[in-house]
Amino acid sequence: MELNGKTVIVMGAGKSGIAAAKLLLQVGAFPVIYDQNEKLDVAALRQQFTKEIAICAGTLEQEYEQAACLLVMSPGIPVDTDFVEGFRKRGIPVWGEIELAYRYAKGRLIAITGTNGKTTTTALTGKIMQDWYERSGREGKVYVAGNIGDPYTDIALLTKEGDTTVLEVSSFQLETIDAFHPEISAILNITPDHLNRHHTMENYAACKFAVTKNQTPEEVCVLNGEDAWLQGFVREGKCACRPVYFDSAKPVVGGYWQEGKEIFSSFAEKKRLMNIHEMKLLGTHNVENVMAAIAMADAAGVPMESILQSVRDFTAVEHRIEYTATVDGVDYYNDSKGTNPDAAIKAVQAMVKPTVLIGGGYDKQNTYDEWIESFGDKVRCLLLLGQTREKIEACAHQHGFLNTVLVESMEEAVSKAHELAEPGWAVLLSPACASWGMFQNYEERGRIFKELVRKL
Ligand code: UMA
Repeated sequence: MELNGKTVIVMGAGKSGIAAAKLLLQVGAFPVIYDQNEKLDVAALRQQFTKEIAICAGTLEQEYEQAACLLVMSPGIPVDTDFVEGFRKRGIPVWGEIELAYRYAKGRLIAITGTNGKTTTTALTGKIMQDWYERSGREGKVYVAGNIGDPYTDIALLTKEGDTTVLEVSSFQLETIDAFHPEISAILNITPDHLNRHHTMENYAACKFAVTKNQTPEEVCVLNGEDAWLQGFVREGKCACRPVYFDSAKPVVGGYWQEGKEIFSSFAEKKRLMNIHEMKLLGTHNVENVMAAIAMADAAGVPMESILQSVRDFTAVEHRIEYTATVDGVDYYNDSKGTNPDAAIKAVQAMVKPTVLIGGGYDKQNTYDEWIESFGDKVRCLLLLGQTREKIEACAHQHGFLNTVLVESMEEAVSKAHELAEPGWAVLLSPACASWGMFQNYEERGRIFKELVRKL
């Protein structure tokens, strides 16, 4: 679609909306930023732009709505609303911010989705690709963008033919794609999350599956062989491209798997790739992330020796079971990115010492039974904060876990954890909930936790 001279409504004035509006200005369109927050600091937003730009806070002016030829959505904004429906009824396309970026981006695209492990896998795949470009003297650049932090629209116009973009994509972003077409994709796993937005698991899974919707039969989608939703996706003939599996429990022909402490692949023949202790990441879920990254890089033509060298060098991403400090003989870990029960279970499983756990936050209407059941003898005390704290406490008590304490703030949580943890124990922030309501985002929550720990 030619956007030069056209009016485009950009919904949301967060990172995505700002980057989308900047791209639109560069291609000669007239973006109108519309944010539903009436208290939006319009003057501060205006300063982000070097050109004059229309901004509507609270309500969108009629004349802009009528003039629009495209609506670009930020990922955090629901699309099943009368406002968005109004555009669709008038035949005006509704694109997500990644769709807009895709239309202008060049080079190879690798897209990674899944409920958990996206960020680690995206960062690792990006590193493998970057290292390979450097080691082989390959011309071009590697970009890492998307849900991981920098919007795709931030870099789309910079990309050139020889470049590779490794993109983390969320279900929110995939809900509004159209032509978006990665050459290689991965769906790491599908477990309950964001059900307040997607309503059912079927809708949520369908958003994830959509990452492959424009891929051709020769192109690869890397899938988790242990995941029931993904098995169903292939079995029911919904995967139009070539599935390549990774599996942490059983051998796969034409894929990658873990057997004991080793990772193997099997294409023409069975090959031992590496011992899992050669990697610096903890936990089975990270072995899965590593296998997914190996599979994608292998499909992209990166030599296996180069891939494995990059895997050996890769260290954990911030806010993912990130070691913070040892205070009075207690190890503190920041897993602020544990924003749903499944991710939080993985963090509990990765702990090797008696643990004081800090959880709770924004209510995404998840259930917490499996998380509480995963505590075993390891979690000694659960400190709860945020909107979900009473709900989680009731669930814990139902499961016979009675050692819960309600706290008002992260400051109180860290100070209470310090008081309760004995030398040789661990303190883990892994909330099983989003941060919204108390913090801007999970990064801010993690940073505040780390600052408080360092002050102890
Ligand atoms: N807003 C409205 N109406 C609404 C909701 C929000 O107008 O109904 C406005 C807000 O007032 C605010 C703006 O929209 O000004 C925020 O937009 P946004 O929520 O889409 O946030 P961005 O800053 O654009 O960040 C988004 C992703 N956020 C979400 O999906 C919620 C970031 O993922 C992502 O890094 C960034 O784009 C760049 O691609 C964060 C996230 O929490 C990390 N993702 C979820 C997750 O990982 O679980 C999906």
